[in-house]
Amino acid sequence: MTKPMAEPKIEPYEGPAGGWGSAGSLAEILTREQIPVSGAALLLKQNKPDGFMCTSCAWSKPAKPNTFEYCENGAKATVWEQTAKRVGPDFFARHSVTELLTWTDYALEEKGRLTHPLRYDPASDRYMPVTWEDAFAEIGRELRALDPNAVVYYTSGRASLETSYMYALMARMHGTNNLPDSSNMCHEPTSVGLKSSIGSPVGTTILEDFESTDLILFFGQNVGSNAPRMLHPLQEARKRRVPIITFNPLRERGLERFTNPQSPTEMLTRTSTEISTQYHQVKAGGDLAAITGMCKVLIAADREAMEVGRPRILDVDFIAEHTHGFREFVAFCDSQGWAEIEARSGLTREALEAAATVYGRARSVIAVYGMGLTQHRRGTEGVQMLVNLMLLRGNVGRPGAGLCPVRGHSNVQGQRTVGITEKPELAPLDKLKELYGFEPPREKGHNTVEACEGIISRDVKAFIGLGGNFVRAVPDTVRMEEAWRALRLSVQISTKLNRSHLVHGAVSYILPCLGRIEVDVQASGPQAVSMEDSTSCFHGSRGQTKPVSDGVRSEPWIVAEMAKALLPPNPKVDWDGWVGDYARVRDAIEATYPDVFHDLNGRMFQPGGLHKPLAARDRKWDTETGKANFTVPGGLEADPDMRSNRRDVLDLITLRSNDQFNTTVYGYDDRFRGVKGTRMVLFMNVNDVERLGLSDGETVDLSAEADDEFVREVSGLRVIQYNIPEGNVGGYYPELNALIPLWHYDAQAMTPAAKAIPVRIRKGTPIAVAD
Ligand SMILES: Nc1nc2c(c(=O)[nH]1)N[C@H]1C(S)=C(S)[C@@H](COP(=O)(O)OP(=O)(O)OC[C@H]3O[C@@H](n4cnc5c(=O)[nH]c(N)nc54)[C@H](O)[C@@H]3O)O[C@H]1N2
Ligand SMILES: Nc1nc2c(c(=O)[nH]1)N[C@H]1C(S)=C(S)[C@@H](COP(=O)(O)OP(=O)(O)OC[C@H]3O[C@@H](n4cnc5c(=O)[nH]c(N)nc54)[C@H](O)[C@@H]3O)O[C@H]1N2
Ligand SMILES: [Mo]
Repeated sequence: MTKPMAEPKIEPYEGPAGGWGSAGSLAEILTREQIPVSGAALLLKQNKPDGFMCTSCAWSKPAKPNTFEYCENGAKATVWEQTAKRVGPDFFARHSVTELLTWTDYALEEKGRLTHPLRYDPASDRYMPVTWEDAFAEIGRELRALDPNAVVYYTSGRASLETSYMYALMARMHGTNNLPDSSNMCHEPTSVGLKSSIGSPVGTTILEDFESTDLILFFGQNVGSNAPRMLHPLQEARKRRVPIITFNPLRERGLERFTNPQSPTEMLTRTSTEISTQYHQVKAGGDLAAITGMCKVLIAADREAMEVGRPRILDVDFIAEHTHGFREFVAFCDSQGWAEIEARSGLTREALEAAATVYGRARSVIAVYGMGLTQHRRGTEGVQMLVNLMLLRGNVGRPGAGLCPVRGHSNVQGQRTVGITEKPELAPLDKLKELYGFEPPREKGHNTVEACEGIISRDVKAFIGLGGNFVRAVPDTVRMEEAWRALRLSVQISTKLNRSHLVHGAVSYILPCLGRIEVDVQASGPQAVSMEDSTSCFHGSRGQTKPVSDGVRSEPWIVAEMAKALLPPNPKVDWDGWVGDYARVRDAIEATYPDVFHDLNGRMFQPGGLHKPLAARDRKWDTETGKANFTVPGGLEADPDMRSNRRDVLDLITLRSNDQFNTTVYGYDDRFRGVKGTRMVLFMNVNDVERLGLSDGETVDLSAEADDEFVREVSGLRVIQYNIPEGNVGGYYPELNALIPLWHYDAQAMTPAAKAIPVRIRKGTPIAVAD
């Protein structure tokens, strides 16, 4: 089904982020998902201490929430999950898998919530209903027949701490550390880079820091679409005249202006707050060079201050007492020329001086960053370079200052905290052995890219997905889909139908689960779950609505049943008891990590949540040197393998629209970027349009520029002349994932480099329907 959308329209958006546009967009989706207006009352329970935690982004949940502690996109996520529409057995009787493969991501998920466990039937090419008992019996049998290291246990970042703990335990009891998760595609450069630089794999900023900061830096994070509730602390900071300096190739609306849709005064008077005070349109992958330039300016200014006896610009006491590698870092900055810095960053020396000057004057600085920094071949080095800038003025480990990676999925950070990791050194293996009396596997497991490689090489034979849409989210989607079909077993635990269900293994199951917003009743009564937000706070969440169907089960129940079908009985692991009362899983989590989860059951509903201890906040550096490390990158070029002959090769940035959550497409409008009715667009600089002999509105095809034997192409994209640096083009994820070679990833974290993909453009054949 290719549902024709309204005629695509491209026109600049003049309004602020938030505001009336946001209210209108929400009303539309409430109507479309057939949610009665009274159902909107549910939104009042969103991110409240006695309510449910939003299923959208991972932004902090304040201790004193607003009456409406939700945003346009959080509300869309709630509405999308709580839709009145269902895809039950009758739907699958009507549609073959081959037919469904022609549907768009939007069309598949929009059909509603999954209601029954389903097994693929090759004879009819359909998913057929199956009982839970039969499903687990076969899945257990299939898994037991395989080498545990031939099985991948993937997690998308939404599952609760309780489910994640049980799932990781199941995988390790089976005998593998193959526990990749969505953070491998996301903030892994944070986990690797911050850990080696400051000894903490997570950010050091908490919500209160925004109240006392003097400057906020923004590198590659699109707050207006992807973490809109964060606009509230930003607006408060701006009202205190705190400057915000942004580095982003695109002029994102949420980083320019914001009207709080929940403030009647602002809505009625149509006032908005200017967000960024300086906006630097850095080239994709140019942040390393830009930050190096800023560091050069600060180092030079400090030398000058020293010479004339003025107060120093660098925090020399902090550097002497707390850091390592300062001299080498200064030598590196001295060796970098301005011509190279300007060429690589796309920014002038004056612009970088202006940013560095404000930075040099601010007492306490927060550095916010997102995928624009991490999804690069040098993503980890980019994170570490930002740390260097912060260390120069002691901006780590004091109030009002710190690093603030904005995480993606609502519990992606928490999953890592409770053992979802392919890296054995990050899991408490000895403790698990002590508690549960089994020998945990010690060898490294597959991360996301390695899982893909294993699927391509046929070494991986089974894939279990706890949420997510793996084949759509990963790079090289065409190659991956082909390889995927050779899997012996694929099992997806999901709320909604997506492409990862349709591209399936020989034996394939869809196991439908409750969403977080639904009441989850088990033996001891209604259950609560917990998660960790982007500022390392644990929160409880209680379901509020009636389950979508009697056929669905909770995630902990599904994991427990799978574990029981797969593993020999172990008297020390009471799967049934855990499912009967999730508080007992939390006890187990606390027993495994006593320092981190002290009294989780008692404190998870306290307003503001339970803070995880963060050593780097107290200037305790859990690194190899025992200090905070300055790090010298291997070079300033965005892509270490950049070939010399790059004429006509452009760097493609894959983007999220304001109408999607990852591979979940809510609709075809990207209000802030002025795109209506289509996602098949290519944002281009006017000079590139002219140089390549193209014109605005024309249809083009893209192909990846890669030194291997594979052809990677996407056709039918409409050129939009856009304010984007020359040499960069932009388009939407996941439609363009077929263009990312699997090997195009960050060297240290193996995160796919989705923000600078070398591509060539060709004139295309115009098509009738744009999507
Ligand atoms: N509504 C909504 N919310 C979401 C999501 C969603 O899809 N929809 N996804 C969730 C997830 S899983 C994640 S990880 C986060 C993602 O949230 P973000 O981290 O904001 O990720 P993106 O939207 O991919 O891109 C971020 C920004 O980086 C800029 N950028 C691209 N290349 C560069 C570069 O080289 N340098 C710099 N400085 N900037 C660059 C882009 O223009 C864009 O504005 O959001 C989470 N929240
Ligand atoms: N080119 C490019 N590729 C990217 C990115 C990019 O910026 N550019 N971003 C990357 C990033 S940051 C991420 S995080 C990944 C995202 O990768 P994933 O996390 O794998 O994908 P999602 O799209 O978030 O998964 C959506 C599906 O999750 C299921 N789901 C939703 N809610 C629940 C729930 O409560 N429980 C369960 N069990 N299932 C649920 C639904 O069936 C839905 O179809 O994609 C990555 N891929
Ligand atoms: Mo993410």
